[in-house]
Amino acid sequence: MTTQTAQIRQSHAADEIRHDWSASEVRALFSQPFNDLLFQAHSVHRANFNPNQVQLSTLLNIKSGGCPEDCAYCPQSVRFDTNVAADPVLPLQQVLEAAAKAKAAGATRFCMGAAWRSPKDRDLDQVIPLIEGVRAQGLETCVTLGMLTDNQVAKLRDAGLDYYNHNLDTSPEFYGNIISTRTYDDRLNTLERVRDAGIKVCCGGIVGLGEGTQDRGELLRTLANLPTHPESVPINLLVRVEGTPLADAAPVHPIDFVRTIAVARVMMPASHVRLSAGRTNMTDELQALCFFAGANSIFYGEQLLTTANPDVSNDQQLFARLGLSSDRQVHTHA
Ligand code: SAM
Ligand code: DTB
Ligand code: SF4
Repeated sequence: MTTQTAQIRQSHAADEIRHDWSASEVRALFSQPFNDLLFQAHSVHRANFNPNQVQLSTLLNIKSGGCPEDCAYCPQSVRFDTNVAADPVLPLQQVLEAAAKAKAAGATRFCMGAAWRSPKDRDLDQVIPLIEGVRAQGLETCVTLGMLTDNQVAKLRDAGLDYYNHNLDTSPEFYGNIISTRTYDDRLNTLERVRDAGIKVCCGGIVGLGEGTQDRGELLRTLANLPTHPESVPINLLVRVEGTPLADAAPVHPIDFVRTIAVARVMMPASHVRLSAGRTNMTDELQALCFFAGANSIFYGEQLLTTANPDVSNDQQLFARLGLSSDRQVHTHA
């Protein structure tokens, strides 16, 4: 054990929830020897969760394409030539069928995404019956619709929405390199509204935008220093989509990706850390390291929003190989 690691470990118990992380503490977490970081992250993970259990969320793009925002990673921005058509909101029946299929395959949460900057009130009125219908099937519900007003947040809460996804994506310092059509504070304001309304928060980011380790640390520090940690923290590996400005972004070294998962686990001990977009480009071994480092949720099902996700049968084989079970399965591995 290095002296630095000993200091980090002595400074707080494995289940202590902190909101006062300093930039230098986060830098120290990232710069530890890999084995020290993984040992620390896995210890925190075990102190807070069953380490062999993974939560399964299935995504559905309920309103694809045509988004006015300029997020440099996103195939759904109207500004980039990506072969994603701008479609209206999906009909209720189609959404309910997709939710039933997700539930039958073992998902516990159904996440519906819409390519909006911020929904109009009439847009939201189309989404409410989808939330109510999915909820009636016995699934947790999550939606991601862009920026919201107080009134809209109240409507979602009254519909029984469980989670709202709204990512910060990267550090406050790097944000302007990726998005110019809204500010970091816009994002934080919506997150605060959602939290204050009593809806659970799903908020994370993307690794691979060209950011440095410092930016990954500052994203995680922003999340962990929120008044309440997000219950769900999706860590996406950039899916490089042809036609977007980040189509040729430099690939992330897999070890650096695992470090990000591990630091997220240490800083937000009781949150679900989700291994999110980008799994089709990950080996089984990399995913196994991520689960060891504290990831305990995935997107499950063949499709993310506009891009592919691993086949359900592949994920089931991987889970069997690793002795992992989902929240819904009876747990058989100690
Ligand atoms: N328009 C809403 C918004 O931006 O909040 C909801 C949908 S948006 C597609 C949801 C999230 O997907 C983004 O915040 C981003 O983190 C993630 N995302 C989008 N494109 C991605 C990509 N190519 N690779 C990885 N993550 C991506
Ligand atoms: C999140 O953090 N990742 C999901 C979900 N929340 C909405 C979206 C990933 C999108 C990947 C690119 C695509 O399929 O369009
Ligand atoms: Fe629009 Fe969301 Fe894509 Fe940004 S990430 S372009 S807001 S759909």
